[in-house]
Amino acid sequence: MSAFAAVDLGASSGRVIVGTIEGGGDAHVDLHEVNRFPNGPVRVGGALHWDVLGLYRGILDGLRAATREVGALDGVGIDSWAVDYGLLDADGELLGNPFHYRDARTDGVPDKVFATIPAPDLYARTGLQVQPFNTVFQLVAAQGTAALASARGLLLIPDLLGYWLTGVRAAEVTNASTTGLLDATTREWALDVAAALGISEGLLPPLRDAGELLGHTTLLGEVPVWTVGSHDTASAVVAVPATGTDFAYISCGTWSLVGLELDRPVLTEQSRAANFTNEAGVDGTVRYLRNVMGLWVLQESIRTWNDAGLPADLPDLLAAAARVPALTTVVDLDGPAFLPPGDMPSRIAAEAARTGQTPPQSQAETVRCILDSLALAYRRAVRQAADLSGRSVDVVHVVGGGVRNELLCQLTADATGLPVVAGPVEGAALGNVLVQARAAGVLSGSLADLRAVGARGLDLRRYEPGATGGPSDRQWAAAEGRVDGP
Ligand code: ADP
Ligand code: LRH
Repeated sequence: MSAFAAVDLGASSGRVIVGTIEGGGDAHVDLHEVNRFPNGPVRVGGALHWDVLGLYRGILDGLRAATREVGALDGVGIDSWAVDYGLLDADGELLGNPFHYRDARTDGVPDKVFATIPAPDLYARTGLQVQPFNTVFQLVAAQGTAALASARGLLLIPDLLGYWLTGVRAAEVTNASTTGLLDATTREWALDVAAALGISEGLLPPLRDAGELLGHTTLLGEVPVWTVGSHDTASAVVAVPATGTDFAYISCGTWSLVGLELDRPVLTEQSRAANFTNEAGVDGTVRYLRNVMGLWVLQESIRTWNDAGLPADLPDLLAAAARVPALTTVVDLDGPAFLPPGDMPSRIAAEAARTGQTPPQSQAETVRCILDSLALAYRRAVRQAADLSGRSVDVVHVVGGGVRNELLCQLTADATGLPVVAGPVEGAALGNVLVQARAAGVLSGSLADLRAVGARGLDLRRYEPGATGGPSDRQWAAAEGRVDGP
């Protein structure tokens, strides 16, 4: 039996999960969580940061716990949220706390960049959606700071943690594709783009594919550290238990990443206008998807209520939301107002009022509005992804923490008019383990082969559209017209 530790850092929690694999013809993976630690923004001096050393401690505790439980590990792989980075000085020391992508310093920066490189040109080259937090915008926002001036290297978060474990500096390509500095077609650094924006080429480390040996850590004996799909969404997509090719996926956690797996990028003007992104997937695939603001809005609502001393327990709120009539109020949660941390119930009420709808009054109505609005956004994104890429879709796979939200899964089936297959909850960790196991020679084959192994151990649930008498297709279509207001 082989054992691999997946370090998966989500925006709401980090976890170390051990995947044990019995090789052979009916190989399957057993996942076992050995450490989970909270994660979230830390406000320091008016800016939002990550507590990267706290995360590293959580990783080390997890790896020690893993070793106690299974003995020597056959590998470690690290994935995390995208875009954020640490800067290193000439001695390889970290320069300051990495910024959190929800920090406001990038407000207005995309337009500044587009004055140098027009948005259509940048999209044609990098295929990346415009989000204010893309690494390229963060770096332009940081110009003139002492940290950037003295930086001699940049490492994205999983690469930084991998460097601390092994001493080896590299940029794994799936996450590098979220920087806005990678050519979407060649998968090489777009050095001319960096140069045009005054970003030093010397900051960018050598690129590595997922599934290579990065180095070894000697903290727990000599353990190999493998590159995996170090962007959590890339690892989650590896774990989608699809049996055919016509599937859409929703990686449903703090964010909802909604899209398709393609073999080449879609760089058309229509695709840019719809803000679809072409992120690099494992094995040369393209993750063609849209960012939907996701369960973040629910997380922040619960935090707001708790801070105000109101009881707000997730399972109770979801049960209450299931009793609220469907599609009473729907809002566009992708607007910039919902990006920073804060009082989401008030922001939702303001958006409802702006679009001429009744603002949700109770907690249950607010939660229902969030879930209906997410399902509506999924409907739009799945249909647009299929239209823009010319692909057909016959099933939607949901992976990530949102799998536990049965109401949201049923609403997703209703809104998209497609069956939803929900699971696994720990998609990124499973994809991380599968890619390590193949790199180590325990598994072999294509992504489809890895998916078949991953699916074998899973408890999946299927939701059929209309199974619980939810709104009709006509009602979802009408609701779409309400989010933009009269
Ligand atoms: P991330 O990786 O971005 O930190 P996760 O994939 O862990 O996110 O998903 C976290 C989300 O999962 C939470 O915001 C919550 O909405 C949802 N979730 C977790 N547990 C449950 C549960 N028991 N019931 C419903 N939803 C849940
Ligand atoms: C999800 C995710 C997403 C990015 C965002 C910053 O965790 O990696 O794919 O867009 O975080």
